Amino acid sequence: MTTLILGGTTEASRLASALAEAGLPAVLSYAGRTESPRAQPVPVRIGGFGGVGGLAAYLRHAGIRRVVDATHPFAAQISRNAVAACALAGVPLIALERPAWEARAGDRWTHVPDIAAAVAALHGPAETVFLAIGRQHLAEFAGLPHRFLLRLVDPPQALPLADAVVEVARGPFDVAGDRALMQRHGVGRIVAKNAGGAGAEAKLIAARDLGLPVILIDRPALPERRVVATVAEVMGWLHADLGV
Ligand code: 3Y8
Ligand code: NAP
Repeated sequence: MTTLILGGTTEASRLASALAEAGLPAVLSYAGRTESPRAQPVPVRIGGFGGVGGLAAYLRHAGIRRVVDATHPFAAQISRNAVAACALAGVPLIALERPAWEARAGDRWTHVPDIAAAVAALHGPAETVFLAIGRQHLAEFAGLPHRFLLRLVDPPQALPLADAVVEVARGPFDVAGDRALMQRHGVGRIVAKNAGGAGAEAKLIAARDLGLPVILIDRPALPERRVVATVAEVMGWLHADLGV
């Protein structure tokens, strides 16, 4: 009867709480990207599964009856693996995915398809850029003349950028805090992933308030699967499927 939640997002944490409150057995899985991931009200496992085969074997050995992919929209590899592994193991899968952010009046957004296009969009006179994309893709920005404000979950060892200042914070973030952060550092432009959800939207609202341009990176394409946008819809699916 156990549900596996592929986690690492605000929504995954909310789903874990809902399952704990409903008394439905669940395990939440982290990749192990951060030093001390948020504690959860359900058992947690940390680390990769070992590709599609490793995940399919885990589903069988751990007696997983349902999988909810509640990972971040940019965590494309685990989402692809989940579709393949659930098909192999015959375990139903649903994705909990927050809708992409959409521009409103006052937003100065430029949409780009990927990280490389975001780098290309930054060519121009040196300025302070809030590079709010985390740690994994920083090297691609190394050739640019800008001063980068970085927000990372854990203190970095070494950074591939010549002129960078680091803000260590895990989020979720708030508008007043993000507005003050960007004003303190004289930010001229923001680079962000179209993560959706409430946990990181604050910087976009602060950018709108400050009239700052944003380079917004589109989500990677993901394979066909059943997708819902709320915890309530996942709970409805689980209750219907588990006959509880
Ligand atoms: C390890 C789990 C919660 C979840 C918090 C959400 C909100 C903050 C938006 C900015 C953007 C960024 C980054 C971000 C967001 C929430 C949510 C979300 C963006 C944690 C977490 C893990 C990770 C991994 C980490 C990545 C990095 C990305 C920072 C926990 C806090 C920039 C993505 O150092 C590293 O290697 C960090 C790697 C993947 C992207 C990157 O490429 O560097 N998230 N983030 C998960 C695991 O091990 O499985 O530590 O508790 C989860 C959250 N990240 O419980 O409140 O969207 O739900 N995380 C992006 O969207 O651009 C921050 O600063 O404004
Ligand atoms: P990814 O590129 O899609 O996955 C790379 C590999 O990491 C996967 O093949 C898998 O290894 C392992 N993995 C990823 N998520 C996992 C999970 N929840 N549980 C167990 N193993 C996992 O993933 P990513 O973009 O590095 O993201 C890693 C984690 O950070 C995810 O939990 C995601 O939700 C969270 N996160 C990511 C972002 C982002 O911007 N990418 C933002 C916020 C949170 P194996 O092949 O060995 O199984």
